[in-house]
Amino acid sequence: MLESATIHAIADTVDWAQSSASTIAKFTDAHPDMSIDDSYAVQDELLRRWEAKGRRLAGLKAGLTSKAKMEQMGVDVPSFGMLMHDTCYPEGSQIPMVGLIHPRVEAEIAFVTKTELSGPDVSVAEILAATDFVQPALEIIDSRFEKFKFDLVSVIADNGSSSRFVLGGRPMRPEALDLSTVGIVMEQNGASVAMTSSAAVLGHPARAVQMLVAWLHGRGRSLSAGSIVLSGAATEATPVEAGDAITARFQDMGSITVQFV
Ligand code: OOG
Ligand code: MG
Repeated sequence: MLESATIHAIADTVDWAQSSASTIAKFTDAHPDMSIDDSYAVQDELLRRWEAKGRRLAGLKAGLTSKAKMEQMGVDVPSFGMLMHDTCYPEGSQIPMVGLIHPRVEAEIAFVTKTELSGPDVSVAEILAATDFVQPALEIIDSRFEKFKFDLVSVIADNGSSSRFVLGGRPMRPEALDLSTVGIVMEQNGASVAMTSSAAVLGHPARAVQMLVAWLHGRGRSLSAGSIVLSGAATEATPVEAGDAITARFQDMGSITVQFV
């Protein structure tokens, strides 16, 4: 493990890069021995600071849970990160480009839990039973690393590129649809840019929640009731610019539109 002073210094850098929309070099350039555990220790330190400033945790994100995303980013292990309440935008809103570096948009299925989930191997059935509703989501990721290039250790320390997220469409009870085959189409200014099925996320997006709960368990934690969980993008992320309108249509679950300004 890195020294705690180094973890704090890396948290300083992430916090500064995120709040000033500045790019930084990968942390592994300066710290070749940095581990995934170190990166999650950076996330813990970030959360401690953000909560001390009155920011609130809304939930957690799983990322790099589909082959398309793993290949796009050149990594082969999922990442977990924090979703802060003040980064949630309403559906239909205009999202300012100010404060963002080189944002990309992902269509994801969100789970909102009603009971706590814990343990090393909760089943998909237990996850669905603990789910209050599932809902279409857009995640706006914005890596703080130059040219959106990173390794797993660095991206986790950057809170999994989290920057904004949007929930919309129709919240649905999970048993009201087959979550393993939800068709998803993403459009940029009316043109289709991504088309996929929810199956692209580990065969069933609840498996991303399952991995998240197992990972939390390994850290002596659980997923608390009322958490929002983003299960990860089923397609490659789409780069956006000011003026772009993005619509994601989810089979039987409605659609979400946002505009970047
Ligand atoms: C890391 C975050 C990936 C997803 O849904 O796969 C992610 C990145 O690609 O910058 O959020
Ligand atoms: Mg994502």
